[in-house]
Amino acid sequence: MVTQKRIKGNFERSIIVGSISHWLGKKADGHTHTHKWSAYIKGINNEELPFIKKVVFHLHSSFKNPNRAVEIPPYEISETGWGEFDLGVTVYFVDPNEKPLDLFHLLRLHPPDGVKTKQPVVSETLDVIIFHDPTESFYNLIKLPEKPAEAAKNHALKLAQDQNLTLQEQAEINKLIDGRTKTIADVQKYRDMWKEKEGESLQLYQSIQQMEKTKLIYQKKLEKYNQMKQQQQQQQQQQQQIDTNMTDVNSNVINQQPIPMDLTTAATTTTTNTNNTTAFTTTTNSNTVII
Ligand code: SLL
Repeated sequence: MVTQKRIKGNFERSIIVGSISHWLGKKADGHTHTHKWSAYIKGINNEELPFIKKVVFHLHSSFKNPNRAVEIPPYEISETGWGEFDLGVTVYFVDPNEKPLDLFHLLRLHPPDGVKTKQPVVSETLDVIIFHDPTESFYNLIKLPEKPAEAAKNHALKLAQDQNLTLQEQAEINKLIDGRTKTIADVQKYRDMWKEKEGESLQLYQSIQQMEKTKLIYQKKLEKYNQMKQQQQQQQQQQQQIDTNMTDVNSNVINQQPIPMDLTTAATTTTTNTNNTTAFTTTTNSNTVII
């Protein structure tokens, strides 16, 4: 089996899952077809999505053939109905190794305030798909620049035409979709900015950690230096102690010498001079003088 080369890393592509619905009013066919709606998957900037193989829309079970597969873009379906429901959407990727993605989208027919309106109701959500270590050929499909495709640009207009809307209604829909898409694009922009800042703070955190490590090393070095200094001081003290003892021994030696009774004053002077070894010589000299 030939294993394809994989590109290491996580790669993101954003898609929009959305729906647009229009109240049919007098044009309604009974009570079960009060609204005409379309549901779709599209690129964030209306760009093509070459990494998608097919999209299956899972409608409410009250619809005939509720599972609708769309294999050619634009990935959309249009229907008429009477109620809102959670639309399931499964996105299949060109690379069969990539697990199909299951999404849910609330198919809105009414505006959030519930008031009946002739205005189309648009509902869109952004989904960020993360591909982990994709194969090289699949990576080539997901890395494509997200540039708007002319055909997809007119998507909204096409949807509106399909629904037999007036020019004014079509313009209204375009305005709505444009606004919606712009908001979603903004969300994406802020997400990217946030990610960038997150990267910066990670770098900062890492350099702080590095600095902490260096600080620890210096602290240890300082501790070692202080220990050595202390040892040196102790050695010096010990040496001084030895020297003092030596001097004491020397002066004792001197003091043990027989001192003539009449020269006691001279002997006292001698003892005062015996501070170190050099003084010892002096002492000897003094002794000589004494003797
Ligand atoms: C519920 N939210 O949970 C509703 C379900 C189903 C809407 C809404 C069928 C149209 C047709 C249709 O619009 N179903 O019969 O073709 O009860």
